[in-house]
This record gives sequence, C-alpha cells and structure tokens, in this order.
Amino acid sequence: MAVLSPKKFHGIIVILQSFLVNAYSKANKEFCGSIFETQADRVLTGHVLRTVNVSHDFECHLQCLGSDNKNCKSFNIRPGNKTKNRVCEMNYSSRQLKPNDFKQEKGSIYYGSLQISCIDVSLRRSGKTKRGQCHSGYKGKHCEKFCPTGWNLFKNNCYLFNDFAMTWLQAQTFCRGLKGELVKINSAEENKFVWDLATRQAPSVNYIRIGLKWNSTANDFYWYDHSVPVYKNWAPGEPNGNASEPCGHMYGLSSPSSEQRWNDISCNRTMGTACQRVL
Ligand SMILES: [Ca+2]
Repeated sequence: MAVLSPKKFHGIIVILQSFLVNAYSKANKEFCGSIFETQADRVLTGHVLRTVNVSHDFECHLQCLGSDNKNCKSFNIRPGNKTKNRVCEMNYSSRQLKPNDFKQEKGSIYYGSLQISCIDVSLRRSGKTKRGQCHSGYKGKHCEKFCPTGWNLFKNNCYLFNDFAMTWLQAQTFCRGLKGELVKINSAEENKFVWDLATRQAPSVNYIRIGLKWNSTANDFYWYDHSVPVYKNWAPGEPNGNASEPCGHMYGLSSPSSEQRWNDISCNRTMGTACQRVL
C-alpha cells in the first residue's frame, strides 16, 4: 500500500471542523486536550510573530511549539523562492481568535491547534471538581499539571500526532525537539489511544509512526529506551523484514484488516508521527 507523498498529503485538507470536535466531546467527555489541524490554501494574515526559512514543515512546527516561542499560536507555510525552501511564518494568534484575517492563498498551508475542552474544564485552566478530584486532563496535588498545547493526556503521559510526512530520523528529531520521544506502547489501551488520536486528526493517514526499531545485535525490535516490547500488536505475518525493514509503524484507517496493528518497514518511508512525553 502506498503512502501519500508529501505533496499530495499537503494537498489534502485535514481539518476537523467544530461540529466534529463538539460531537467528539459529547461522545467522550473524558477527553480533554487539543489536536493539530492543517488547512491547505489558507493563511492567517497580519499576526506574524517571526519569519524563518525552513526546508521542511516540521521544522516550523518545532520552532512554534518549542520553548523559545511561547506566544506562537499557529503558523503559515508559504512556498519559498528556492527548491526545498519554505517560508515559515509563526503567528501570535489563530484562525479561531481572528477569523476575519483567515484568508485564501493558493499553495500555502495553515497549521493551528484546536482545543477540545471537557465540558466542565472550560471555565478554568486548572482546578478541582466538586468532588475534590482533578478535572480530566489535569494532574498533581493542586491539579497544576497539564499537557502543553497540541499534546493530549493519557494516564501519565502526553501524546502528539503530526501528519507531516517524515522519515524515521526526521520523526525522532521532531519528537525530541519537543522534549519527547517517538511513542512507546505498553498496552492495548494505549495502542488504541494512539490510533484514535492519529485517525481522528488525519483520517486519511495510512501509516502512523511509532518508536519501534530493529536492533541487529539483540535480533529483536526495541523502543527508544532500549526496552524490548512486552505488549505486541504485529499484523499477521509481521514483522517480516527485520534488518531490511528496521522501523515499525501502526496501520491507520486505510487498512481496515490491519488497523491498529504493527508492521516493520523501511526507515526512509515517510508518514505521520506519534510523539510521547512525560506529563
Ligand atoms: Ca513488514
């Protein structure tokens, strides 16, 4: 099965409209967090915080979500003058805050974060419920811990899915740049959470990058922390490549017979990436 090329990928509008977000919130009140949206041929104008040239869109995402740009709420990617050169405009606002400045622009792409709030979290950034428990999505003695923008809580970790088409190395660089790692999956519940996050954000995604990699010395796959998977969810007949297919991924919605299952594949195959970081 072919992976969408970056060009084709960017050509697809991967957007979850408000009605979908609302529908999901109603369907699952336990979910709090945010998802990243991609809108092709659109930009937010007049709210540029900083402009830099990048060779790949994920570099812009890294800079926007990185610690140096706390005010970055969204970004535009515009085609540059040179081959492989792209112009990254980090915005201090978003299309939700400034809808009148959200314009059509052929060939450019807008990336932003959509907040999904639990019904009873919407009034305060942190705090406790009437029963004295932290709101869903918040942890700590005073409910002061929460996942950064763009990340989603599951138990004691935060997760982020990005649909940029990246190789394994690019994906690892991307996650580490956000103080995380490629996901390490320890249970069927966590596997389902990662799959839900990725497919909700990018329903057309075929492959979802996870942190499995082949170790020829150990003759086995391992996670970023060098641990061997305890929970496994390989598709039937997989892994079948070992050293020739040294990187793992999860199947998305486009492979109904194998969705949520794992496969080994070339590390140079590009796909969306699931990152994880400790809360
Ligand atoms: Ca394989």
